[in-house]
Amino acid sequence: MKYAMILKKTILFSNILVFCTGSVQHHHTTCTDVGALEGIVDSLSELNKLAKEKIANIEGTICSTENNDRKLHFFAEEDANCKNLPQEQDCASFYNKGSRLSRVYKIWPTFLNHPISVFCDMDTAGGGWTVIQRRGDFKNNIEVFYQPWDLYKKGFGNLSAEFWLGNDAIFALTNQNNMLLRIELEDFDGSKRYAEYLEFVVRSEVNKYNMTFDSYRGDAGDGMATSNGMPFTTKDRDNDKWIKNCAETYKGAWWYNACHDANLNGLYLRGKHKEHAVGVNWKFWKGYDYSLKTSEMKLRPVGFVPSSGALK
Ligand SMILES: [Ca+2]
Repeated sequence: MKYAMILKKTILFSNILVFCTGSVQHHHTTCTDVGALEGIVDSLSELNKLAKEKIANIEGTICSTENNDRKLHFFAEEDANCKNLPQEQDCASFYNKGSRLSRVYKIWPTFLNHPISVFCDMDTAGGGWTVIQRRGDFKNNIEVFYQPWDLYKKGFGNLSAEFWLGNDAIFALTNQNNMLLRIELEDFDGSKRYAEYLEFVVRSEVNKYNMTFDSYRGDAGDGMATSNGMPFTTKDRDNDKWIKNCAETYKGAWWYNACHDANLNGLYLRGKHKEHAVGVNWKFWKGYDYSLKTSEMKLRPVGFVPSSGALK
């Protein structure tokens, strides 16, 4: 069964590798020579991960055998590393199998060699969302998101409160399916806005988590336009177009250009603030001197169709 999953993933890779050779064009890649080469490098690095995944699968099989032995011997405890491995690759998969509760689930994205825990939003705009970022009034240090590259790579925080899921996980989620990014914002008066981005893709670490999207819709204004096509920048990794480091100056981590129209990983400054553009800002709604109360970023396959069923 696990091997069938690997076979499925290998076929997916074959499809990626032919993306520019004929009339088939991989939907995440522009058919330029540079794009094609980068895509192949990405694919090769991920093939390496697939090999690791196969090992993880074999380990999983060993684990389940061990668990069966334990059950036979009436052991009550289950090894945390040997729990049933998830088949679902995102929250939409859980939704499609009937899960309707918004909570933490364990998923296994196609391009990761291990399962991860994620918060699934099964309520907003049809549900099926895998949440990749949340800011809110959780009484944390105002600098809790002013973190270095490695932490943004792995992710940090508490899935039931404030967190960044991690750039490796975001890369995996946005490359296994054609994804829609939804950003939800709220100010301290309870007003809400949203922005949605079609075909949102984040490349691998080799490509500095370069981000692209196809189009914007929503009522918050297009705060991501200047980030389209930009790599990720943190206080210790300057990949932006400014002479200084945008992350360092604006106290966040983002797909900065020179520098930003949105700073959702900025300082948690609770509304109006004096220092220019260092808060949880969204320029086209509340401007550069207002730090929002909440921000959520979530992903769902573009082709997802919400069901009207009321399963739990
Ligand atoms: Ca710079």
